[in-house]
Amino acid sequence: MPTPQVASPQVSLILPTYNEAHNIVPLIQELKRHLNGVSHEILLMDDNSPDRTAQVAEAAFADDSTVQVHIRVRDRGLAKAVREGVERSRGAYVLVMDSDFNHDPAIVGRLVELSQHADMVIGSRFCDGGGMASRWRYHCSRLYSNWFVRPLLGMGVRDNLCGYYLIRRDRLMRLPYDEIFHGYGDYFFRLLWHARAVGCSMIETPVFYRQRPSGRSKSNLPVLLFSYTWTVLDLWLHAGQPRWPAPGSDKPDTPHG
Ligand SMILES: Nc1nc2c(ncn2[C@@H]2O[C@H](COP(=O)(O)OP(=O)(O)O)[C@@H](O)[C@H]2O)c(=O)[nH]1
Ligand SMILES: [Mg+2]
Repeated sequence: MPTPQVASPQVSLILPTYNEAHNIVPLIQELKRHLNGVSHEILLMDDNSPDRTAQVAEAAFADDSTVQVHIRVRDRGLAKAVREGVERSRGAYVLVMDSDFNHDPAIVGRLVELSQHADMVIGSRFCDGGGMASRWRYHCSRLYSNWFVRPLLGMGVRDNLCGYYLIRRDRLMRLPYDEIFHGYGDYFFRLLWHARAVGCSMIETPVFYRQRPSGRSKSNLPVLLFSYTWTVLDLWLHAGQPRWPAPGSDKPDTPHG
């Protein structure tokens, strides 16, 4: 029997995907186990993946109206996929995470519970109990987040690079989407910056990044380092009035065209 769609769910879970055909079905199944008792909708925002991620998910969850699959062919890219998910969502809380098991699905219940204590709950590798399977990436990210981003932007958040978070939708709706949602993971710096500017309270909770079981990362680390640094300097220089798009941001945001 089809799972009925609730009128207005408590949580809208947004999963951006690009070539995650082998991860997406087990991930959604695991998320549903951990969201047991929490009314939810899952919005899969796929940028027309050549490996047919969207079609695989559509077939697997055809009978479950809580899972929506959206195929995006225009204006592609990670941040813009998240934005479209936000705009389509109806839940009181929006939860965003990667779709490749890097972000541990086992903590979604904790993110929802902690929403009672802050407007935004951020999964953090750098709290006690957090971590990352890739040791070198853990140390590079930790240094970058805590010795560059955090002091320059005056952020209290320790994991500024995470992108695994829950936020109250009424707070999110007050933010300038056009300024925030472009580029790749650097959109998260802008989100934190603008969320703080409107007085959003934030807490971090530990998360351990697992290795992705299948597929490969789309991140080009030298390119990301450059564009992330540009974004941070731009925010710092213009005190919340970012004026210059990162070089290349007039092109499609996705690294895969
Ligand atoms: N919709 C969409 N999702 C993307 C795009 N690029 C990456 N993703 C998704 O964003 C998440 C993070 O990407 P990933 O390649 O794992 O980056 P990494 O975790 O930094 O290595 C994964 O769920 C990807 O499927 C994109 O261009 N469009
Ligand atoms: Mg990943």
